[in-house]
Amino acid sequence: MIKVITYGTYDLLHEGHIRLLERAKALGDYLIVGVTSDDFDRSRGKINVKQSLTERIEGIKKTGLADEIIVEEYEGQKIDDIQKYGVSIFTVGSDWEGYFDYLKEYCTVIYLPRTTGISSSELRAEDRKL
Ligand code: C2G
Repeated sequence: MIKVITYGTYDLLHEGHIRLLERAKALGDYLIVGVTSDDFDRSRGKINVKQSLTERIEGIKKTGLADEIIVEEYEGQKIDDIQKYGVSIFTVGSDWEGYFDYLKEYCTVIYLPRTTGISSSELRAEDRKL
């Protein structure tokens, strides 16, 4: 069985996230989605996330695309997860191109083209205008 893993905040889940998850799922047989904890997001400078971890997990569940959802809580967890779950493929959007090449030591790393024209930041900005 080919296990695929991908990570994200998935704030205000949108078409860009869903398209990423669909393509991640299509790379293998079993998709694990790592959702960042509120603390981990704060520690990596994402300070204006609108939805709580629970709401963001609910959003991913509703897509029906994740076979398993885990929480990403610390720097370095990706290596632990890849080993713990026997992951064959790590994938993420092309906005991260090159950044996760260090994981190639542990599994195949695939950067999928990011969907243009939509982002959580833009949706948060729209929200502020209402
Ligand atoms: N994404 C996309 N197209 C968009 C927006 C996002 O393909 N228009 C992808 C991102 O590239 C990422 C996933 O959707 O693979 C989740 O995006 P975010 O919620 O912004 O999460 P991110 O901050 O990219 O976290 O450990 C966390 C990971 O490093 C990724």
